[in-house]
Amino acid sequence: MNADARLAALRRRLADSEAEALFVTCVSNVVYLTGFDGVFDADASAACLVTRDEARVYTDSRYAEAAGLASQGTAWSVTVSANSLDARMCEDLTGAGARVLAFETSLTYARHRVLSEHSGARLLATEQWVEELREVKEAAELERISGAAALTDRAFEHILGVLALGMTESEVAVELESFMRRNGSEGVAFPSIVASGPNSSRPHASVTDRRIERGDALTMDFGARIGGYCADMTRTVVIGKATEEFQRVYEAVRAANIVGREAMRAGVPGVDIDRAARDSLDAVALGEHFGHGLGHGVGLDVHELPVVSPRDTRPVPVGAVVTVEPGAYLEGRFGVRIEDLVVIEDGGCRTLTASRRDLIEV
Ligand SMILES: [Mn+2]
Repeated sequence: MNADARLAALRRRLADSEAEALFVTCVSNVVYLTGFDGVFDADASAACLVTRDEARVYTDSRYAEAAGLASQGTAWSVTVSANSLDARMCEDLTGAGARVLAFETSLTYARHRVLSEHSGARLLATEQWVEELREVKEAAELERISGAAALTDRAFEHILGVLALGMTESEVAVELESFMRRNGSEGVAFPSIVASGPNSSRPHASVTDRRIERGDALTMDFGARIGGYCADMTRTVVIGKATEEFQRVYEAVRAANIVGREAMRAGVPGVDIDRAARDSLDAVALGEHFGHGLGHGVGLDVHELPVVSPRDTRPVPVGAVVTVEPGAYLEGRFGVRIEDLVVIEDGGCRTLTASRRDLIEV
């Protein structure tokens, strides 16, 4: 992880703006810029002030030792503050006499108010400066994501041998998650979705205590996390025998997954990639049952750039890691989603998810 190069890239962005400093408050962005391998919890546990010649991480005593150690020999330093990190940063900034301070638009209104009252600087909103750097993965990041994807594949293989009539959705989720954690996952990338029978028609169903019945569709959306990096995959299987209607919908979603991965090429706007998969579902009258976007970037966060949806016109770059997750959801009856993780390379994409995509009847 090359924190110096990341900070240098961010400073080029800064140099093109009117601002003299950027206050990075999104914790994943702080982790990225510093290459910090420990854990800063969400919310206001760490923030980073990046100026033209300095990068200073503000954190509290809970993270002081780990951050201090990680900063040795790097281009960033640690300032531990017992009080508000934002107020402490403002004191330093006032001392340095900076006139224009850039901030990230994800900053809360309450924290923005602290900056505007105490920084003495004019505040400049920035959109996704660090997020755009994070979009293109380095080799070391790809290695971690590939490792997380491989472990997620193993968890799917494992669950196929465990699934049984009468298990509850939450028992399936616990089994998936405990397998991943026992085998090297740091927690999980996100809370798993396990949706059985009619619950599977809700793309982001919450896990319930419903027991799996014969003939149910069962959608499992889950991911491991390794070295801070996420994986994300979904498979829908059938408990018992699939109906002809289910088979038809399943094959249509599987075809859309293939079309989507074939369309996933560098330089193509997200909307066009999304449309390719959507058209293939439209052709069999299932387009109206596919409400969400085709995919999203994955990295330190499970949802990051690029976004591949009907609204996103930015082209996807080489080195981005993206999901391809077409689905069809028949309200109150069943749903199907097949989600793979891919990395964009010259001339196309390489699929990181290795799990089978044919219809599995358990
Ligand atoms: Mn996803």
